[in-house]
Amino acid sequence: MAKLPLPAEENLSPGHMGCPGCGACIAMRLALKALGKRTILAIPACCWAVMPGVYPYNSIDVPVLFTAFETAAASASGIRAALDVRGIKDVNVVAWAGDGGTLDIGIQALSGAVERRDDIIYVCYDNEAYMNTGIQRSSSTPIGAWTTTTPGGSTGNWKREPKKSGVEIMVAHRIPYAATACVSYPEDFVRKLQKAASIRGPKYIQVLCPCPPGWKSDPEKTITIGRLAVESCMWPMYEVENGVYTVRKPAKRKPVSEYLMMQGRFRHLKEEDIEMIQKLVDEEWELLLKKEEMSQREKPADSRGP
Ligand SMILES: Cc1ncc(C[n+]2csc(CCOP(=O)(O)OP(=O)(O)O)c2C)c(N)n1
Ligand code: SF4
Repeated sequence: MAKLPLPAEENLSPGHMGCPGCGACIAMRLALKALGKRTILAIPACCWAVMPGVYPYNSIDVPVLFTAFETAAASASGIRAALDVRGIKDVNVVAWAGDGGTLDIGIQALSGAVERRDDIIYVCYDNEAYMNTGIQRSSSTPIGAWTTTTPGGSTGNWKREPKKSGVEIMVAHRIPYAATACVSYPEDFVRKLQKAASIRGPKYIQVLCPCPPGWKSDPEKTITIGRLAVESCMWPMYEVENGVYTVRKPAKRKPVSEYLMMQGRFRHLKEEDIEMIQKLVDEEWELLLKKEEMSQREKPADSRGP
């Protein structure tokens, strides 16, 4: 089998506490390959606060500041400021948080750090719910999903609201670099992280991480499900550099039903519900392509301002 052209360096040891098939574990392994040892992580309350293990048996081989739920970005800003005072420039400062800690409870700190142009990389590993506390809905949970707070079933009480878009919120902040990624595309994720590390100022990457217990999916199918998310455009893969969009187009688009039906969290959906989700995904996809076309046409020299 051909080897992937990925950095050989490993900074995540075996023996972490993640579930079998955890997409968030793959994301961390790839991120630490991409960014290397000169990296400091700020991790708030989330699955990744538990996964490294109990001191002194830590599976992450770079310094980590474990911090309060709402403060990942503010903590990363503080680390960057401390490094600046000491004249240390060659360290990647990374806030690493779940979707709940990013798009709900941590969004104020994130917005502040980006508005201040702090030189940090913010990675939201998106497993689409509050998994660590037992699968509660977040604003990043997709429409149609079962969670313990959107229990669905015969009441039809599944998540009714569409997923909040972290990247679009960051683009509205005129961030120099924002992107989506997915653990099923490791080279793409590594490339985006390395690009983020080469840019000064705030950078935001939201990486889709299938979660077998939360998605009620087969741990062996984590990579397949991630691929289907991208191929069905449920999870569009794109990057935005100084306001200019670049979208990865699937060679052949798959219907969202293929993606949805591989996961127990969507199994209650009726045909008309799936049709509604397909329509929504189609509309969002068209809008994204329009944004790409318009931004490529206009290409501002530098939208970051003075
Ligand atoms: C202020 C505050 N509220 C609630 C909690 C409890 N809590 C710890 S982890 C967590 C869920 C985190 O969800 P997410 O950020 O999506 O990460 P995941 O667990 O999915 O990895 C919650 C609610 C907390 N630690 N602090
Ligand atoms: S609950 Fe989900 S995100 Fe958390 S460790 Fe398990 S698989 Fe990973």
